[in-house]
Amino acid sequence: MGHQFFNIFQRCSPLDGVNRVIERLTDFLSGILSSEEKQKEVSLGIYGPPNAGKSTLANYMSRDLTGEEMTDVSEVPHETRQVERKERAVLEAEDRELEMNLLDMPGISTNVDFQDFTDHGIEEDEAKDRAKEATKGIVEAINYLENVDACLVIFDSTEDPYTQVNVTIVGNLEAKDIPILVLANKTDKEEADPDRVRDAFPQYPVVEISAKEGTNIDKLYDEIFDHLHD
Ligand SMILES: Nc1nc2c(ncn2[C@@H]2O[C@H](COP(=O)(O)OP(=O)(O)OP(=O)(O)O)[C@@H](O)[C@H]2O)c(=O)[nH]1
Ligand SMILES: [Mg+2]
Repeated sequence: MGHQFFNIFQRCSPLDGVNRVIERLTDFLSGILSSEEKQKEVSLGIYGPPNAGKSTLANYMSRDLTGEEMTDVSEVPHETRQVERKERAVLEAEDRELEMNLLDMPGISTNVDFQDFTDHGIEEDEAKDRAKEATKGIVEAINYLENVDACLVIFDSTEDPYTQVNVTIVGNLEAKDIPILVLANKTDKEEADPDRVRDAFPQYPVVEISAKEGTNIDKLYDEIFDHLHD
């Protein structure tokens, strides 16, 4: 033992030893930091009014990034009545990587009427249950604002974007300092007018997409890197 000690000291000065310890410590700490960085997940909430295409987009991104769908899509409003999540959706670019936790939210509306469902041929009892669930879902979506790091706010660009609900959604996110990207969806439809969405929310980057056809989703990924992540 004493002999080994002696040999080490023979080869290096005491200062070398200290330097080596510092080097190892630095390696160790940067290892921890980079593994933390790798593990850092961004919880990305997909918000918007009912039927805007949130679940269609969530499925497209989830399929693209994880190989699996994550939620149900329907022309009946309030199809999503509780938060649906898909973890570890990893966005990769040449020199960047972003691990996301995708959160498909129930559509936000000021009121839920059971006739929203009976109009689509759903029996009255079932319609009343759905209306209750949808109301709970809206509350859950709003409470979830405490847990999201960034949001996509998606609008149907065939519809008027200046609604009380839309302005309230964006206003709430703004008040909470949550970074957002606005999406003008359904651009595949002839009557789509994404410029109305741009005019309604000029303070935000707007990406025109068709979640159904996957148009401009690469652009959306770039914008997520640029605006929702540093
Ligand atoms: N043409 C077209 N239809 C779309 C697009 N995105 C969604 N849709 C349709 O719009 C309807 C509603 O889509 P969802 O994805 O369920 O909408 P949502 O925002 O999740 O709706 P809720 O969960 O009810 O709030 C469905 O019939 C979709 O097929 C799109 O880009 N183009
Ligand atoms: Mg949905």
